[in-house]
This record gives sequence, C-alpha cells and structure tokens, in this order.
Amino acid sequence: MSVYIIVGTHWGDEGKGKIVDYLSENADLVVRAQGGSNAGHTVMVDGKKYVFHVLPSGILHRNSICILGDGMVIDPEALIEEVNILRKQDKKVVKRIRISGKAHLVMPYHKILDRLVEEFRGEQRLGTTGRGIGPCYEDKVARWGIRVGDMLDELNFATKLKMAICYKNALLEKVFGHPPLKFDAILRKYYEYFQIFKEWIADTSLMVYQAAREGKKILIEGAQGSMLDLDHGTYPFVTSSHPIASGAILGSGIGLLENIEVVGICKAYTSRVGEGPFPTELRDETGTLLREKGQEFGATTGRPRRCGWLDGVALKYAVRINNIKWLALTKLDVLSNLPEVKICRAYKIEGTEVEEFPVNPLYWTYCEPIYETFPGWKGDISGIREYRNLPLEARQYIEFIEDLSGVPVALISVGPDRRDTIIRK
Ligand code: 2SA
Ligand code: GDP
Ligand code: MG
Repeated sequence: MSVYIIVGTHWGDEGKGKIVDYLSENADLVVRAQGGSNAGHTVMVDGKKYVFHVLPSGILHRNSICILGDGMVIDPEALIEEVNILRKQDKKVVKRIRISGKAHLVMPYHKILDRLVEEFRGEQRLGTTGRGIGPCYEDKVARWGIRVGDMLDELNFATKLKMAICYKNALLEKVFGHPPLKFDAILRKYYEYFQIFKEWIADTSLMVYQAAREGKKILIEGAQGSMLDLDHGTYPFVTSSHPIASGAILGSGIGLLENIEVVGICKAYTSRVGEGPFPTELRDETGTLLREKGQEFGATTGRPRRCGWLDGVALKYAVRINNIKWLALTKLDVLSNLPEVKICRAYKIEGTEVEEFPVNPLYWTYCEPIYETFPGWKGDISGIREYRNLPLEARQYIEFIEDLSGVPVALISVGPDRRDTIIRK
C-alpha cells in the first residue's frame, strides 16, 4: 500500500498527531488536506512535546516532504510562527514544506467574524476554536475567498483584497458595530508573510499524484474527526471542512487511486471539545477522572474537553463512512486502574435498540447509550510493547472493539511518546 489516509473516528483529539508521526518515519510525503490552525496535533519524542496546528505531524522526520494541501485554510501568521519554532532545531525545515496555491488564506476579518458570530449566536454557539475557520470556508464557497496562489500576482491580490475588505467592513460595521479594518495595513502584513512563504508554493496535487504513481509512501493526515464532518457529523456542531477520508482525497487533489488504505484513529474512550451532542458524555467523577488522567485539554485553545465512554455506535459509523481498513487504538493506558470500563454498543431510542448512528439530530441528544461493561485492569501498561503482555482484561476490551467495529485493531498506543506503541502482529 502506498497511500494512507489517517482519520479520527470521533470528535477529534484521538491522538492522530502521535500516530501520524509514528507511521511517517519512512514516509515520502505527509499531507494535510483540510482544516487549518484549529487543529492541535501533539507529538512527543523523548519527552519533548510538539504541537502542530498547520504543519503535518510528519515534519519531524527529516526525509519527509510536508504538504499543506488544496483543501486547507491557511493562516500565514500561525504557519510562520510554527515554522520559526521548528527552525531552531532544524535549520533546513523550510526546504521540506510545500503549500498548495489552491489553499485559501485565513484573513484577519475571518478571525474577527468567527468571534463575533459566536457571540451573536449566544446560547446556540458552536464552541469554535476562534481561528477563523468557518468564515474562511464560508468565503471559499461564496467565492469571496483569497487563495495562496492569488498572492503570486500583486495586482490580483490587491484587487481581491480591496473588494473583500469593502464587503467585510460593511458587514462588520452595519451588523456588528465593529470598526472598519484598514486595507493598507492588511496588504502590507500579508506581503511580509508572502516574502517568507512564496518559495513553498507548489502544485501539490501533482506532487501527490506523481509520488503515488511511483509507489512512494504517502500519509494524508486528517484533522478534527469524522463526527465533526460538515456533512456527516453532528451538524451544525461540526467544523466547516471534511475530516473524513473522501475529504482527504478532495483536499489533497488526488483521484480515487487503487492503492489507498484508510486508517482510523480511535481513542480508548471518547472526548469532545466545544458544544454539541455527545451521547456517552460522563458528567460525573469518572468523566473528570478521564479528563485529568488523559490530560484532555484543547491542544489549540486549552479548553477542557468533555469526556465519556467509548462510543461504539459512532465508531461503527466512522468505519462505514470512511471505509476504514484498520484501527489504531490510543490512550489505552488512561483506562488502567478503573474498576470497570464500558463501551456503548447501541443507543436506546424511544424504547428501541438502535445500532446505527441516527440521522435525526434530536436523537443525538435524547438517545440513551446501552453499555457493555468490562472488568478493568490494574497496573501501568505504558511500558508494554507486545500485545500478549497486555492484561487479559485489556485484550478483551480491544477484541470487543474489533467485533463491534468489524475491523482489526492493528496498533495500540499506551502512552504519549513515539515509543509507547504496540504493533499487533
Ligand atoms: P472550528 O474552529 O470552526 O473548526 O470549530 C467547530 C467545531 O470543531 C471543533 N474542533 C475541534 N475539536 C477537537 N479538536 C480540535 N483541535 C483542538 C485540539 C481544539 C482546541 O486539538 O484540542 O484546542 O480547543 C478542533 N478543532 C475544531 C470545535 O471544538 C467546534 O466544536
Ligand atoms: P489529535 O488532535 O488527534 O492529534 O490529538 P491531540 O494531540 O489533540 O490530543 C491527544 C493527546 O493525547 C496529546 O496530548 C497526546 O500527547 C496524548 N496521547 C496520544 N496518544 C496517547 C496515549 O496512548 N496515551 C496517553 N496517555 N496520551 C496519549
Ligand atoms: Mg487535537
């Protein structure tokens, strides 16, 4: 297999960063295909922590070219900040970064509008990351968007920016009473950024295609998770892009190649950050324990994440809509030393047991999870490297996940560090 698409099976933060870093050791290309600096992908190597928001999590491997693909929305300020941090330890890192000219630019008005619209929604807010993601994708669809490639021609960029700012200022002033933004200042700032990233612009779709044709190893790293997909997630409590495998294809500009394998990253329990339905949420001390032990705080915003038992109904759904071939199960160590652990295998809706994720959004809030309860396991499992050495109870837990989802759990993560990983033979 040469193209791997890595997707989160739930509402994000499944540990994609760790697994992408692990799998990309000998990857030729690592690609981000959607989202932007809303993502927070954590990689731990020998006790040093890196959090990537814009760059792919394969960037630490010095043989991998890292691509910011067509479907992304790129905040140049966040990108440059991230690159500058990495430059301190790898002076040549910029030589491995490529950005699609088709990716959209996150502009200052996107970030302002993200905040203002959330305030306007009040009780109905989505709990966005405030990184301007929704407003930027909104402009893309409405065709007000400004793309990275638009900056290659100064006049073209200035013309597009002028028109966009006129429109946004009218919106900001008339609807929100916000002072107008200054065209000249934004133009100047973006040209400063452009001087830094212009060398990185490339036909990334062609690069991915050619690499795939040559049988090179390509990893496409999904951001957020399947349940946050704009169409297939818990709409409207979703992000504005497509974190599922088909979004990875669209956002990296490759076709439906034959040699694609989809890998699902599933956390041993489930979390969600931001607003919206979450059937297995635990609003009790077990939920708090999972948050504390699992250090479940937003990798971008620092917000506490909501925690609950593994939602197997959502997992089955994610396997289906992504065509997941195998799972990487992460954070199993966090469940150690609990007296019992649970997996939601179905929802009870109006007295009926339902095994498929419902279409009716009312049920996402009002369904009652039906749990399978397992005995817990004791001790620290983070040093274990062989599947057979895991406690029997942990293996039973994993094997139930395989039965429920219908796909094998081929990789198990038992700690945040790169080496805390079990490959199942
Ligand atoms: P947005 O900002 O428009 O994409 O927000 C819309 C919803 O998508 C959720 N979302 C996320 N959920 C989990 N993790 C994300 N990344 C960060 C992390 C989040 C953070 O790694 O922890 O730091 O808070 C992420 N990005 C977007 C978001 O919470 C909204 O529910
Ligand atoms: P992502 O958005 O899917 O990449 O996940 P995040 O990086 O936002 O959140 C995952 C968190 O769990 C990070 O702090 C990781 O360092 C950590 N993590 C990943 N895998 C494991 C694991 O197996 N065990 C533990 N304890 N932590 C892990
Ligand atoms: Mg994250």
